[in-house]
Amino acid sequence: MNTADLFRNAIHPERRDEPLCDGAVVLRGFALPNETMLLQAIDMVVAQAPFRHLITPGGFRMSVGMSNAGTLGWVSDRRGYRYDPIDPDSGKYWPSMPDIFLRLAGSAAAQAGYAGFVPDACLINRYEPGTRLSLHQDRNERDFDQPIVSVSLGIPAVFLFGGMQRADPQIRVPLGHGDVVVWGGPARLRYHGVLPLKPNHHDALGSSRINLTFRRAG
Ligand code: MD6
Ligand code: FE
Repeated sequence: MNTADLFRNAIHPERRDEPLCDGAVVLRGFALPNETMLLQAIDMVVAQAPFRHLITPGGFRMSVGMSNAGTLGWVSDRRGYRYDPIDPDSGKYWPSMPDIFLRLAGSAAAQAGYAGFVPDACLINRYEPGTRLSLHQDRNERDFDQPIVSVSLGIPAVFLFGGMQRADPQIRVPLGHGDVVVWGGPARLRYHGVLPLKPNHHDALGSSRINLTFRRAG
């Protein structure tokens, strides 16, 4: 452990780095020092681009509510999954990436060993009790050398983390308010998902969980 980590762990004992596999790590509590600014920034974005339930290419309504910030936003409809600079609901550009988002994503990536990460897309997912995200790979991005930074806020969820094949065994990773997962390198294309959320309460976010996933999409 380096000196910076020693100080960080001494000042924030709730913050720990927990490797998941080669290329992926959970940074427990990493987002907690920025909690208030993050929640304010999320409110600003969703005031301009409200959460909506996208339709999968197969015609199903996703149970996760979604919005985006940045020059590209992840969208799904009957034509497929893609990144688009325009919010299809408003016909306008997605809200720009709040500064606190950029700084948090960059510092989490650096902490995980991916220096120089500058995301151009932040997908904002809102989960309510019963909401789930089925097993998938993130493969709509141009450059798989770029990691993904995922920030969990609000009520806890169980993250399913599998292998390179859909049928590979999965581990279950509980994620709570302020936890950040960074994955890239050899872990970048692993299958993953989120189990249906159990009813719960969080003081800042009530009955919901919000997940921010930062990517270099373009
Ligand atoms: C979620 N996250 O935690 C959904 N994808 O709500 C993802 O799908 C995800 O957390 C790629 C990398 C990290 C993630
Ligand atoms: Fe994903």
